Amino acid sequence: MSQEVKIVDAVVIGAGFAGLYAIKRLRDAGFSVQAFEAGDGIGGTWYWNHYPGARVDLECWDYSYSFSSELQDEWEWSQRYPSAQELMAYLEHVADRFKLRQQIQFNTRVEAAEFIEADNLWLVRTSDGKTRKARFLVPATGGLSVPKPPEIPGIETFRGEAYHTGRWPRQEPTYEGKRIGVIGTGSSGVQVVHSLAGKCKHLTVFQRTAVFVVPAKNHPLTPEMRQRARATYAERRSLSRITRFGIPAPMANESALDATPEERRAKFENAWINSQLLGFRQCYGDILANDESNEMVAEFIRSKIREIVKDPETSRKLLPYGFPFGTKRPCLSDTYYSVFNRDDVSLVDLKSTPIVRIVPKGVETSEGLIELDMLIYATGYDAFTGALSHIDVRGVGGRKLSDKWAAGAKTYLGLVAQGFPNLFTVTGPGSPGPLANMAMSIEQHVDWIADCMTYLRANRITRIDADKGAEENWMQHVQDVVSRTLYEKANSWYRGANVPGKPQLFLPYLGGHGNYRKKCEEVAAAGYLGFVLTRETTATGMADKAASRIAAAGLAGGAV
Ligand code: N01
Repeated sequence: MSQEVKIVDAVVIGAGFAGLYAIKRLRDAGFSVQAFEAGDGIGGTWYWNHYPGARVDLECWDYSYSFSSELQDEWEWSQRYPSAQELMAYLEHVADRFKLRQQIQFNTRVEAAEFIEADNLWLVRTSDGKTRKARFLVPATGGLSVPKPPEIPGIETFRGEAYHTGRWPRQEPTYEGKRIGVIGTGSSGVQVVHSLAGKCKHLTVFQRTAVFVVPAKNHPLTPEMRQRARATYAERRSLSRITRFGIPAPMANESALDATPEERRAKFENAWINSQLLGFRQCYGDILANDESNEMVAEFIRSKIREIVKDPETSRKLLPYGFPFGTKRPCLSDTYYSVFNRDDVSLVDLKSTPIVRIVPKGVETSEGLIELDMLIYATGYDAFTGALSHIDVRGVGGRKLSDKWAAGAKTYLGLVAQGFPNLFTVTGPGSPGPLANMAMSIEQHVDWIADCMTYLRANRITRIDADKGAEENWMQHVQDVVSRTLYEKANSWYRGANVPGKPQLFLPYLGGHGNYRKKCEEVAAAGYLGFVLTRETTATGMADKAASRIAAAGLAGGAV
């Protein structure tokens, strides 16, 4: 006899920043929630990225939940930029404080999800062999959760220890006395390099593209600093909700070209000294839009690299060229460049000395074998679409989501992919996501989703899908906005350029967090404009449904 499958209102996938808040917010709105997490603990990104030096690059006051002033007041951040370990402790505290663990089944991966059109339900299959039904599917799987392999021949032959930064082992490896190689110099690689330099016998950094690294100016927080931050939290959060990057720092309007060389130098020096991730981008309004203005920042940072790195050859190799500053995420580190002055750190520039293959004893380059005891792959992620493409998601007519996205991901507002009703992508492709403060992006999306589900329930609407025209217009708008910037000049993960064979389409929305939030609010206030809502009319209790096109086809995303 077949077992009755329990129906929940929402299945949430993931127990990181997004998953935890989704559980809380949906439960508070009266929905039943079942969450699944592949790991054996809370934390998402911070659970998997436990590598040496893993640390957020936004200040703790911004990269944290804003939904509870009690939580804000009681949590004692220890550093300006918290480590992965501290962020894990914070998220565990959140899970306990708001009693979220009871909704989460750990060590369970969602393997497949199929939309049952007749019932407007998702049938969700998990790695424990079970199946659940859900009215809504809320993947909170993160934009950077599927590690990208390095695509280098011979990886499997290496006899030493090998780790990807995005899947760091729970049991911390030992580093003392070891010859360690790091492949990749993005945010993860830079943090590993500055953390392991001096802690191992020798560190070899394999660099394919030199990056812009600006000082972090990380420091411990005193009780007075925490007190000051708490006193201004409300103001800080309100301002963040309307700014471009979701942090309390509005963009400048003036052009770098209108300033004198002395004025520019003073501004850039100030950004270098009082740095934070967005410091340079905020100096002038056209840093990310005008080649000449951008090059002024780029050259300033190159001048700092020349000053810091003593060996001229190493210094030259570390100078970033070939893409505008800011169009690949700049990295934060107080010591990255100076570690190359150490005798026990060496740099291999893969442009002039490519890797031929990985061999049992280490890495064979065009100039010979580098023997290693440990290899660390800091080679990034299959961003935005990787996590959902790894789940067999099938929507209307059995269509696979990975097929719909085969030529580039499409959604309406980064929230719903047409043909996949009742599935909300938290910070999905087409939303600002990582181009704004992720914590704020997540809260904004989850609040919108919970309000939407509440509206649907109140109006007996059983299905929400994106209108095809609205989706197309929105994705066109995403492309139009990026075309007015310099971002497309970089081979970045923002446009899938880091994954061989992936369609290249710029996926995050660059219109700014504040504008985007306003747009989402307007869409909701207008009765979910650009969405197709279907109301159930089951007077007889039979499958008697009438499609009520509350939002007509063709209603576009429109420019913001
Ligand atoms: O990944 P990346 P990441 N051979 O894709 C190189 C967030 N994050 O994990 O540039 C040799 O940026 C690749 O070279 P190239 C943050 O948003 C935040 O570092 O493609 N090299 C590049 O150098 C960030 O942007 C924090 O030529 C290969 C590197 O590997 C995002 O996550 C910390 C290679 C990958 O850099 C991703 O950062 C960590 C190959 N076959 C991450 N394949 C903070 O908050 C790739 N590379 C501080």
